[in-house]
Amino acid sequence: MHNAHPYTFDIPETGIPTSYDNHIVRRLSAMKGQYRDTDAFNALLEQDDRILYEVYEFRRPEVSSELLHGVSIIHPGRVGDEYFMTKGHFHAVLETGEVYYCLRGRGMMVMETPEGDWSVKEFRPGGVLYVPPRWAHRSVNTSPTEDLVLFFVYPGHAGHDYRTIEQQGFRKLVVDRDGKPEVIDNPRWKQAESR
Ligand code: PAN
Ligand code: ZN
Repeated sequence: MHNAHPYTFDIPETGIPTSYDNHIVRRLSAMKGQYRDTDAFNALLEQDDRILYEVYEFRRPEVSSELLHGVSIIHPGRVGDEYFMTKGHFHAVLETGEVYYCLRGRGMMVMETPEGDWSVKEFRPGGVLYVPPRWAHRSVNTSPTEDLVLFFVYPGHAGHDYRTIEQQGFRKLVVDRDGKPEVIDNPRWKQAESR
């Protein structure tokens, strides 16, 4: 953990910051139930429990005066026609937002609110995305070959609610259609029983 002194770091081409406190690795097996093509999911898992994405974090106290920040790297690949993507979550404290800055790659952010609004925005290098309070968010890598590298910042007390998305999924999916990303309705979306 860093002390309260200012610090700097760089994010080189690889996306791996020159310093960090925590490295999280998310594999295919962590995404059970999230991809709609379960045959493709199981076939891929049988071959290899691939790393879909990694997060490099700076550990800060989880209080509202702090800004948690780090880099997520989503690797290229697909499960059936759906791209590699993050689990996605609501913040446990719903009224907290997040800023994303895309350093490298191509992708989409899939978002929705408990009230039923949804939005899908594109990531390209140099692009900034603001995720307002209340919006669940999932990053999707739509490049067939390149990592998607994202820098993020959010309030220290936000916390993560993964369960709601695990239960209901996102309203929208991003799928590959003839080499191009397309946004479609999630046929299996259903309101989670309780939030
Ligand atoms: C990001 C995400 C990161 C990984 O730091 O946590 O991109 O995605 P999942 O947490 O959905 O696995 C963030 O949104 N933090 O709040
Ligand atoms: Zn978040």
